[in-house]
Amino acid sequence: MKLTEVTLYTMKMRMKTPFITSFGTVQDKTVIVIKATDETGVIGWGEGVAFDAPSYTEETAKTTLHMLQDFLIPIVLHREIAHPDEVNRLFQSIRRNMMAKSAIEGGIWDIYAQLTNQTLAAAIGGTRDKIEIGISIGLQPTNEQLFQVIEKRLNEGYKRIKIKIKPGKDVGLVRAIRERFGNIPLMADANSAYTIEDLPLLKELDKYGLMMIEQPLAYDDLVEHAILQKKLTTPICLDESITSLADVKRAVMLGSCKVVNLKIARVGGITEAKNIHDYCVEQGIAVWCGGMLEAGIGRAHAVAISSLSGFTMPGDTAGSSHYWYEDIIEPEIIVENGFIEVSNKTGLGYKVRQSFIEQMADQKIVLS
Ligand code: OSB
Ligand code: MG
Repeated sequence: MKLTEVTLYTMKMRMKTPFITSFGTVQDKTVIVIKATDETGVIGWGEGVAFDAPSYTEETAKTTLHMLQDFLIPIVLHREIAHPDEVNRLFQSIRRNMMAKSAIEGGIWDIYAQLTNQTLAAAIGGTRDKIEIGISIGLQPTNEQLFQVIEKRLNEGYKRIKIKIKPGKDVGLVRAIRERFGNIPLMADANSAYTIEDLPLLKELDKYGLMMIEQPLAYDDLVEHAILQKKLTTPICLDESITSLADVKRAVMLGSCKVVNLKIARVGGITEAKNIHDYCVEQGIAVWCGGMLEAGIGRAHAVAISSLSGFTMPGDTAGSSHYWYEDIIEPEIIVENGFIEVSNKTGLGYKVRQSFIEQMADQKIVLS
């Protein structure tokens, strides 16, 4: 295939409820939509998922646009690409900027799936026809409000509850949830809010049978996560710390985690995500699919990758209506009894609402 034109759209999508974590609040999500067209007129879609501020990783929506426009798209435009796995290698001379790389790589995968007349899930190697879904609940002003949200999500059928924790809202909160809801499948995500000095406090959490604790320590600290994991019975799951297969290899070597939260965008695309999935299966590291509050295109990519056989724990890919009043794909993504059915339609598996995007866009950049 050969890309002849790439269009970048940016738009703001208002979330139904602000998403609050230890690193900040997201209310109006900047969504970057990538429309890639190949020489035969086939269109593939990708999504840039970075936030406006560099507080989760170093990328932002603006750095994504800059990297795409000035470096990444010029590398792939008008170049013969036999298979999307090549894109990862083509981008090797560009340091990091994983979410930017992933945004265009996703569109190329979508085109490849259509050209080979298969679903994106099948093109990636996925085998499941439905995937298991949990939900990530942001910090809430009061325990009572959090309980209400948990109750609602359990009733909706989500298969596990992930809560956010931060210093001052941790052990007491987990204890209160256990008292109220008993032995539900529960995990906690700290988004790097603690240091190794907090070991005694984090050790307290061992009492509450969490499925895992996600990213307790710094985003770049595999060594201290290894020290912590040796002292905890609760499995550590790494999120921010994993940006590549090489990072996972280092984490396994050091013993920094027992679980990996895999996000396509955080590791630079579908090819790298697949490789990490395969390596985790080989090494006996549990792996599941995380989320970036994606709109429909990113969400469809997450569903496709989650259909790989090694994703054995519920992912964070909640239904579109949990986040958005109106999604950019049709039909929107629906979670029923805690499952999403993997689409059997060619490519992405959903129709992208281009006219809605055109109408919502505050920027449109055409590169050809
Ligand atoms: O740490 O997994 C995270 C949302 C934004 C940034 C980071 C994270 C999250 C979530 C929610 O936990 C994932 C989602 O529902 O898309
Ligand atoms: Mg996380």
